[in-house]
Amino acid sequence: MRALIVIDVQNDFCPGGALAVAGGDEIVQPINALMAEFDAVILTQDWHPAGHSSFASQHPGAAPYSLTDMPYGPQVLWPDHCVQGSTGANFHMELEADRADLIIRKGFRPEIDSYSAFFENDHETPTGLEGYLRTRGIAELVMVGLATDFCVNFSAVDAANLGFEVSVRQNLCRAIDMDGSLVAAQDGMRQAGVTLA
Ligand code: VGL
Ligand code: ZN
Repeated sequence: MRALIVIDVQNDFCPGGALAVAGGDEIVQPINALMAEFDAVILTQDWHPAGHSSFASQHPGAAPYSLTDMPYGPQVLWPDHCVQGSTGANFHMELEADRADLIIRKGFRPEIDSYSAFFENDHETPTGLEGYLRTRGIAELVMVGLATDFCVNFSAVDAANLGFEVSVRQNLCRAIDMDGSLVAAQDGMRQAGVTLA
């Protein structure tokens, strides 16, 4: 069984959004077109409470896109984004979200960020997605979405480490690409055994 995992195709990651990824909206229609080829379609949704600890606004004097140390490790501080219930947190209007079997939300704990669809940024708190996939007999994952170098990357590496067969369709992803983060992510994904298609 094979699942399409669509990572964070939300308004805030598209042009005009709070954490816009260049070309983020270009991937929506081709992702819709791909959905029919899979046994399961799963969407992830970045879903932060207002005042989330990953927001630069919660760290006096810190600039957006700067790094800080959290108890669980280094953390990029982001502009406020994907606040629960906001328009920015909604899926892109043209994404066929009704076709999803499962929508998995992440980043809802105020004190910890979650890039990956499998584990929060402490790399140990599970989201439950692994259990869902295994109990449905899904072993093969194709990942697309936003952003290549953050949430797609962390999700793909975790999935590969958990033993899933993972490929990332890079033409259906777009990157934030700060300070070489895209190349680093590509190297890390390859090393973890992810197929970069
Ligand atoms: C993401 C930064 C913060 C992502 C989510 O979806 O890649 N990036 N939250
Ligand atoms: Zn986020």
